Amino acid sequence: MSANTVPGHLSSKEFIELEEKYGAHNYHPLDIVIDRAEGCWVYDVEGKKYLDCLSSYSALNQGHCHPRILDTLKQQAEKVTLTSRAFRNNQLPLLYKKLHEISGLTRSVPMNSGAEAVETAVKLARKWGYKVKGIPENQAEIIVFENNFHGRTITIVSFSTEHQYRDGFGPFTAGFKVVPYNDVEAVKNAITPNTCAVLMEPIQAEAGILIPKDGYIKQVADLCKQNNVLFMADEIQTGLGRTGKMFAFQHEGIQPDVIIVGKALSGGFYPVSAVMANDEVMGVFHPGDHGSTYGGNPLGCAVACTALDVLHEENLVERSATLGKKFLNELRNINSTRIVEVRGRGLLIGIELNTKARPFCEALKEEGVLCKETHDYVIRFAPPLVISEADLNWAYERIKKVIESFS
Ligand code: IF1
Repeated sequence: MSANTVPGHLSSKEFIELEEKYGAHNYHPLDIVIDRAEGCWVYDVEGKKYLDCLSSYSALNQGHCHPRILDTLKQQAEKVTLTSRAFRNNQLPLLYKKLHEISGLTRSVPMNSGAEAVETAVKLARKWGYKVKGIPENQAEIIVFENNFHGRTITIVSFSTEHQYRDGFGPFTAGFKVVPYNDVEAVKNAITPNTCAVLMEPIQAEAGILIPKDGYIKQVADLCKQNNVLFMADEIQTGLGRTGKMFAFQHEGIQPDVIIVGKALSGGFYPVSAVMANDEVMGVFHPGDHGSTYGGNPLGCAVACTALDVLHEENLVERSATLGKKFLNELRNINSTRIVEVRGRGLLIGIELNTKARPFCEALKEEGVLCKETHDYVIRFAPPLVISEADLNWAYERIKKVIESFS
């Protein structure tokens, strides 16, 4: 036992050893063992403080352990947590209404993880394709994009273009056509009478915060409309204020046929995801077609309702836009031969380097700033949207120092 731990409590090193010994090695985390957190700050087992600039990949837009969401969680947990969908509960209808209000779409299906919600959207699009559009049985096609990230299930990795995400996991699900991102012609050429949907991330986050050129999303959405194809936006990471709008597609003023949300829908308390669509699409789901034991549970729904209230009441969407613009400009002023590009929208920001990003993330961790590399060469910054300007400056000073030290 190391000297700076309370007897009976394990040190970070000991927790890491336990994890490495008994856990599946499907992750390579930074070696910080988090014990508690509040707002933008997390504390490790030894009490060292770090500024969270990842927000659990945008699930913590409202900040860690938001007191109001915590209060809802506690209160609901004392009343009823799970009813299953065999019975109704008095929280799900309230979440349905809020999802309608933020999306303009009439109906939604509640699920738990993001991947489940994407699977739900895929099922919805196919069924709509057969029952409404009239695609011949088993012929439905969904257009997706190179370097997409939509989750880890067999069907979802079936259309991943990342070798590792598929390697060893076949046989795969058929019915997906992969086209290059940011290329309208490619989508146009891929559409056939059997195309039921286009599934897109409005910003490809995992791929390295790839922001498509202005007008691209609108053009793809228009193509979908002209060809009776559903436009489905995966807003699991970009939605709920992250990019400075409620949804990232709003930067292009479009209305998707299907919107998928997860992550920040519960402000980091509980896995809650949802798929939203209008009556014509959602109408293809009948009792027994789809479901989930925990999907729509009262605990998750109550938490999600308050998480959405917090977004509105604390003006987190506007904060993301304003602080993001400022932070992006500051980062662009860092002078380093290592930087290829600094890009972002709202508080979803990537610094692309001409060298591996991991050592920068390790060094930033030593300075007390938590962030994560994506696709080897990009450092991703996505702090909670509740971050103060002072804390953002604090992060900026350390980021500048670390990047300059590598130059
Ligand atoms: C991990 C990445 C981010 C997502 C979009 C669906 C999902 C995700 C656009 C699935 C999930 C997470 C998964 C998480 C890391 C993280 C991630 F690096 F893997 F790609 F954020 F960029 N659509 N993204 O970003 O949602 O089932 O996980 O709830 O460790 O795999 P989920």
